[in-house]
Amino acid sequence: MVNAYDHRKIETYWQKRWTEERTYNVDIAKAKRPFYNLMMFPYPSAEGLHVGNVFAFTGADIFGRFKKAHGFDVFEPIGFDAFGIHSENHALKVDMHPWDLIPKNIRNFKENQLQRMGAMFDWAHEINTTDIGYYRWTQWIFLQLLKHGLAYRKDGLVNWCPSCQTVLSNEQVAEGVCERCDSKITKKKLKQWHLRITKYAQKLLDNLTWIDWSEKTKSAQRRWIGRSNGAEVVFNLDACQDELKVFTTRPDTLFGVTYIALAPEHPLIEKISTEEFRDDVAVYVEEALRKTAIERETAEREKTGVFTGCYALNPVNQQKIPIWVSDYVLMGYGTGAIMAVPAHDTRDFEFAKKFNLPIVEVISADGSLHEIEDAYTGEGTMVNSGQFDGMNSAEALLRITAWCAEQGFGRASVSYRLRDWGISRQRYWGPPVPVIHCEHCGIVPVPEQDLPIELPYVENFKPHGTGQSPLSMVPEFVQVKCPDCGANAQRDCDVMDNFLDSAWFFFRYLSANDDQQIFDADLVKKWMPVDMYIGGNEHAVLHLMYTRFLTMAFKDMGLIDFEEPFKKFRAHGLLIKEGIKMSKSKGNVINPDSYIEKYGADTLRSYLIFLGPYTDGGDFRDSGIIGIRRFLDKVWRLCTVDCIVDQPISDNAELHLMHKTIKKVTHDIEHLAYNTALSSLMVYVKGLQQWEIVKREALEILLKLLHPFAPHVAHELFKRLGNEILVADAGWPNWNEQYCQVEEIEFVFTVNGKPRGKSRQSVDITAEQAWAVANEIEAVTSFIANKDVVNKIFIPGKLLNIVVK
Ligand code: ANZ
Ligand code: ZN
Repeated sequence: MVNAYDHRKIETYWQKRWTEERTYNVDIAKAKRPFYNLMMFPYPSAEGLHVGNVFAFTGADIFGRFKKAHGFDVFEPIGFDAFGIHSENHALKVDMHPWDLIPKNIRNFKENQLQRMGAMFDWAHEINTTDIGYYRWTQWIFLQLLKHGLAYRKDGLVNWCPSCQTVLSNEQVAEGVCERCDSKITKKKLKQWHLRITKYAQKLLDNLTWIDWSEKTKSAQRRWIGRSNGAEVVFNLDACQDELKVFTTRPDTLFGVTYIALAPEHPLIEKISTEEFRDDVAVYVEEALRKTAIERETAEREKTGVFTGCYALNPVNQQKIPIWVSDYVLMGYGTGAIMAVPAHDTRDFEFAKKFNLPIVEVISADGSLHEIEDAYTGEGTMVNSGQFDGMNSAEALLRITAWCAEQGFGRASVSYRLRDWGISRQRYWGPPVPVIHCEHCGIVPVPEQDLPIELPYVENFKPHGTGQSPLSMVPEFVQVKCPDCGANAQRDCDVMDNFLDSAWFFFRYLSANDDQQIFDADLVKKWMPVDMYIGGNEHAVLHLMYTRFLTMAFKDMGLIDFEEPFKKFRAHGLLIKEGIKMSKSKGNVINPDSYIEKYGADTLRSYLIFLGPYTDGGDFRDSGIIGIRRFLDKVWRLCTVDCIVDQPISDNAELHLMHKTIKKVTHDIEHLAYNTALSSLMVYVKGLQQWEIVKREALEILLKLLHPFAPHVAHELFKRLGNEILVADAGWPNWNEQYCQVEEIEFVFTVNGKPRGKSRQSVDITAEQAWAVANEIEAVTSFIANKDVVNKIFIPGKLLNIVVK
């Protein structure tokens, strides 16, 4: 058949033509109506693009095409997030060098996959985080952060993956195991570079009130920042001069403190432990430090601890209270020390029971005193609390905080769960940290004009198990002259966390080929903040938090004049495969290539976004894709018949269908409800098939509305209808509200085939609605009362026949 829908031919033709005509390349300097349409850039794995990526990118691309049709100059760049442990581990596994493997993967991604999916990618702005022209600016950013006091080096206990032989950030540890390889995490003491994200904790939290982001992403960020209001209270030590600060969210319970507990890492432990208890304490601390954070934070775990022999004085009543060490207290939160109130805190209650410590009730639900059988954590009336007795506890909380401050032993205080971002990685595949360690001058930043510090080709890039980066084994890399004093010095041998590469990529797209500066300030002013960013919610607290932090830091450095990178962020859902999450370990990851080959990219795109609401995701089943292909076949036949006429559309039903469809598709795409937009297009096509004559106007509207989903076939058919202009450039149709009104008809009710009543109803009335209406019409109900309704026959838009016995 001459006329067949040959997706291979059409898709190849249009991809070539778009490239030649630069259809989707924007002149970003001259553009009049900029719209920056961003998506999360892929990590170029060896397996190639996953249908989950195609789903994500297609959803973003539909939005971009929609905006372009509305007259915006849409900038839709793409690139590769190619550094990092993930790539490196893969290279190790397949026994290839990352410098050979990664470029190969990128070529496959680009030529065999991304360029075939029909997206409006502007390849002129492609970036790759492993290009020296990119990572020199990652290093430059580090130097700026250092200069502005936002990068610092500190010794600390870090999460250590014994198998990857590297430090992981808290975000990279899930349930006590390495996110990459599932090995159990241990702790290690290492000197690490940290970025001071905590400086922005409050701003990161505050801005969540006004940025237009998916609610689930914002709430994940809120939890991660974890702000708690409370007080810091100072306890003097009984036997020595030292004092101890605790953080509490419950200053109202201060009179009920019966012991203090310190985190095993607390710096005062050694000093305050008495002779008698010192050895026990040391043993306990050593054991505790071997546990993972997750083990320690599990609430159900049996409480453990050890007494230090030392006492503190409760500042409110000078009572002597014992100081214990327990691993349920974490060093990284508050002050690493707690005032324990067994009567009102569950963990403290368990601990007190186990170690026979006193339990003093200070808040009573009913105002009277009780034998405490379980921690009471609610509000109530103050008891056993001196001058505060009888007061409501919520008020006492404020009063006691104020009183502590007056008396000089406390103050209101806020704690955040957010930690500074550790970025040193003892690995190979990343940008080297641009600093030099000099015996005389200490830490010396690499002078900016000496950037980039190139990542050398190291044959044996495997971790050496020493806790040091493989770069430390390369003397030519390590040995340098100190830029300050000229003495022999050493380079920092760690590389930077992959999340730093991806925390600023959207700035670089604008100046992808600029080797003079990180970005062009005028272009940034014109195009940013990004108008729409679409990506996975699994990045809610890692990547998305870091991008916000860096943007805030850039603003404070005077590089830009805004503090939030994305005007709008929407999280797409996840694709699953027959009910199970797609993942490499389950071996159920679907590669898009064979589907593109067999059915075409247009079918795959449409199918993926038809699986469910874009923001929820969907279940990939092979069987469904054929249905979508048949729909596109139908569109093809409709638009390629010989008898298409130019006659205007004047029939009311036709106008109604057309305008209603335009309105619905427009509204749905705006809200990323792509699946329902596509189903209204299916209804529209079904309607068009029933028209007596095929009218050009109705078809052109179909193609304009369909083009974001199935760009190749829409372009081809639009051209075949005789248009010079591309459908991508043909604009978006408008609807006339007047034709969208729902049409009313005379709906008929029959009982056993005999007409019994009528009612004016919308043409769209459903069977359920009709049955409900029938029950309101006396002329109908009188014939069905006291009878068994055995059947209901519904004819849409016409009648409901009720069969009774
Ligand atoms: C006394 C108290 C009495 C507390 C009471 C609670 C209930 P959030 O809400 O998560 O901020 N805490 C403080 N620092 C800690 C640390 N480093 N490790 C473990 N626990 C710590 O929790 C704050 C509460 O958790 C604080 O308030 C403190 O216990 C404990 F009836 O102080 B509270
Ligand atoms: Zn020096």
